[in-house]
Amino acid sequence: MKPTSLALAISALPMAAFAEPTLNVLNWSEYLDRSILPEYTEETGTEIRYDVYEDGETTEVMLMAGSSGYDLVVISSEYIQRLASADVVGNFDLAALTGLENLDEDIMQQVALHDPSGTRTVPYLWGTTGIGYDAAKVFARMPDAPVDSWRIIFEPDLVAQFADCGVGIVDAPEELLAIALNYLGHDPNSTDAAEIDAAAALLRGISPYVKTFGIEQLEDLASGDLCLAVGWSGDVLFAADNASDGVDPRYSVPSEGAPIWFDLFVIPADAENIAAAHDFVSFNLRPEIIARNTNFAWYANPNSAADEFVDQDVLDNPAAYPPAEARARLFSVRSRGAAEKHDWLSTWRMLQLGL
Ligand code: N2P
Repeated sequence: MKPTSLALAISALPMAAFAEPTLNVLNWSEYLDRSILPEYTEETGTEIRYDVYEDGETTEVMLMAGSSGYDLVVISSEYIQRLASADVVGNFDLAALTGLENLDEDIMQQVALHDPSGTRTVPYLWGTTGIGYDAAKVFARMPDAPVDSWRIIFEPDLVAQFADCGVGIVDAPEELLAIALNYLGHDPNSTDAAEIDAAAALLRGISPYVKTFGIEQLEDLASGDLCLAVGWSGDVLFAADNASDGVDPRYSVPSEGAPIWFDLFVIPADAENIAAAHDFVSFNLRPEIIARNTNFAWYANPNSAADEFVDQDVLDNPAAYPPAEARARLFSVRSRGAAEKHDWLSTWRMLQLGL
């Protein structure tokens, strides 16, 4: 065949015969530097459909149903054990991944609490859940506001003083239960019915002063529509970085202790492009790539080799990379059993509706 007719023959074939299959990825919103996506495609030829979500509950329900349409999903540690028990997430072939040796041992030990198999998940980024506040408004109302204590959220007399400038609580039901239990002096993972009732009563007691048990806080803290929030570390820092004039969002890890969580890659049971899912995880295990995601999202990564690529203002920020003294106060929130989670979720939905 002459060269010209070969070229003709090739161009007559449908494109799909040459293109790699698409990789379908789902991640939390504002959680990845999107400029890495075209770089990945250029390097591998694999196109990525990249979707984001803002509500972990919906993602859990979708994964549980078993036909997600995704090859790779990032989900938080408190969901993992339920998903693994239901077998709706698969196992990674660890031998097919490169860069696992970069992962921090201490973080991996904590991840093992959620994924004892060590094969259902690969960690992506991590953070804490604490208090976000607009220093300008909060200290104007209360110069000695205890912004480093959960009292500012859970003591009705205190939180009431911020109701007019907007109090928001992140839509993270299992984390809020753990925070309330811990505040009451109980094990944050307690399954004792009376203790859980007391935690519900604590949240119900402050709900008249809470504008939202919702997910809009990232924008609302930045715009000044909220002045006090229970929120995720990086989201508050992201809000601080994008704040309107006169709005001064800050973050604290309360002295009574706070959740530490890990967001984890999982392969849904219905994944089709499993090879590319592994390959994209390896791409994100590269120190310079995961550092770009950290720099974008303001969340720490578990990759010890990445520190030299993380921006100094992120690495030195105690809200993103808490110092040892703050880390000692952090606790893990474990998955609750399906029935228990179901019960707590109905309490939570009532709170969200103001009932
Ligand atoms: C993304 C925040 C995700 C953190 N904006 C949930 N653990």
